[in-house]
Amino acid sequence: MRDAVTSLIQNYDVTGRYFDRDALDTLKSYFESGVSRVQAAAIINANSSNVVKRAGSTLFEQVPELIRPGGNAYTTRRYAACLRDMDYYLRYATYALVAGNTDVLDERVLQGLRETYNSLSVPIGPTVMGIQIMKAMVKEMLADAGIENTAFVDQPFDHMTRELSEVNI
Ligand SMILES: CCC1=C(C)/C(=C/C2=NC(=C\c3[nH]c(/C=C4\NC(=O)[C@H](C)[C@H]4CC)c(C)c3CCC(=O)O)/C(CCC(=O)O)=C2C)NC1=O
Repeated sequence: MRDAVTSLIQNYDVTGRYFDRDALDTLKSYFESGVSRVQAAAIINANSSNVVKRAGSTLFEQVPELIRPGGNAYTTRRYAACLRDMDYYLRYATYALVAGNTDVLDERVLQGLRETYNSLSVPIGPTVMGIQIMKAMVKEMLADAGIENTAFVDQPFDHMTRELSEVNI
C-alpha cells in the first residue's frame, strides 16, 4: 500500500534520480493540502453513518426500482448489504484522502469487485451514483466547515467510479 510520498520515492528510486522540480511540486502540494486532508477525514468520521444513510435515501429516491421486488437492494438483507457497501466506499475514501493516493482502493476495495457485483447482479450504474452522491455530500460538509478548496476530495470517489464503470467485455 502506498501514499503520495512513498509512491514518489519508489518512482525516483527505480531510476536512481534525486527529486526534480516536478517531484518537489508534487510533495509541496501534498503537504500544503495535508491539514485539509486530515480535517476532511475527521469530519467524515464524525458524520459517516449520517452520510451513508442520507446518500442511500437519495439513491433510492432517484432509482426506486432498486428497493422494489426484483430490485437488487430489495429485502432487508440486501438493503443492508447495499448500505454496508456504501460505508466501505466512504471509509476507504478517507484512507485514500489522507494517503493522497488511490493505491489502498485498488488493493482493498476494487480488486475483483466488478466480478463479484456481476455475479450477484449488483448494478454498477446505481452503485456509482451512490459514490458520487456521497462525494457531493462530503464536499458540502467540508465547505460548510470552512475548507475552501475541496477539489482534493474528488480523487478517491472519482477513482472508484472510473474503475467500477470501466466496461468489462
Ligand atoms: C471493503 C471491500 C469490500 C467491498 C466493496 C465489498 C462488496 C460486496 N458487496 C456484496 C454484496 C452486495 N452489494 C450490494 C449493493 C447494492 N445493491 C444495489 O442495488 C445498490 C446499487 C448497491 C448499494 C449501493 C448488495 C445488495 C449485495 C448483496 C447481493 C446479494 O447477496 O444478492 C458482496 C458479496 C458478499 C456479501 O454479500 O457480503 C461483496 C463482496 N465487500 C468487501 O469486503
